[in-house]
Amino acid sequence: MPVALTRGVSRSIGRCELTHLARETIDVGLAVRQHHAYEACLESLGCRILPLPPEPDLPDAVFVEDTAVVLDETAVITRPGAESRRPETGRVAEALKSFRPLSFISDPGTLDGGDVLRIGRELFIGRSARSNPEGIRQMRLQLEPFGYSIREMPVKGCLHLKSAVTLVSEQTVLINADWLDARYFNGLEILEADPGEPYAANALLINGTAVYSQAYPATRRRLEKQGIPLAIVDVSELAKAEGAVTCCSIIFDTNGADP
Ligand code: CIR
Repeated sequence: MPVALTRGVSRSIGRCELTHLARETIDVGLAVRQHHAYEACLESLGCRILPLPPEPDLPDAVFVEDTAVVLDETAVITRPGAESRRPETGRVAEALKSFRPLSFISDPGTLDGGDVLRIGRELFIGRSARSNPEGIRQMRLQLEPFGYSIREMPVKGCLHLKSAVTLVSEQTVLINADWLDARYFNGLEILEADPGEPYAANALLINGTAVYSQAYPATRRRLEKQGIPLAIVDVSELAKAEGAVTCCSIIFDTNGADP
């Protein structure tokens, strides 16, 4: 059974890091309710939720995806590109060490999990404002021995690789081709987000269903036309913090371990 590691919304989320969006007031109560509904959605798709308590003084801690990349063989604890986010990794490492041997990205490397998209044994890693060439070099060193091939690509105009591309079925990627060259994904089916919805390329695929934000109706129609099963969630408050559906969980198989 897959586990979804999550962490509650911090009451200080209003002081989150922002790169591309102007700061707007976040309704923390609503953000908490939306986050609970997101967890319930993941549960309905077959995940067991492993919730970490909120970190009141770490505004972005709800976005656990950036703190670790969990593969069958190891969990890589990242070194987030934003300095304010580096203290987020400790509790996540603590939680993951019962499931996987840990590896670490170390100084001067930086890497955010939001920049890593796994498709089978291929890891597509975005070189972004958060993930630097040294961080990606360390990923290569640690993961190529397990048989992963690493494909590095520049990310422009958005925060993370997974703001620009995610998987919506085993063989289909949803992409904003203004932010990322679709040719990196030759060989897969490519579905473009509606040009009027630049943030619409983020979906979270679980057991054949894509968890998807209700904020992008035009792209949603494209997904439905392709016959992609969807589970729609409202993450409006988390989106004000530049968060999307992949960011709020780390999903992995327990491989039989059940601590
Ligand atoms: C940040 O700037 O780090 C947060 N406010 C948003 C992080 C979103 N994470 C993700 O897309 N993986």
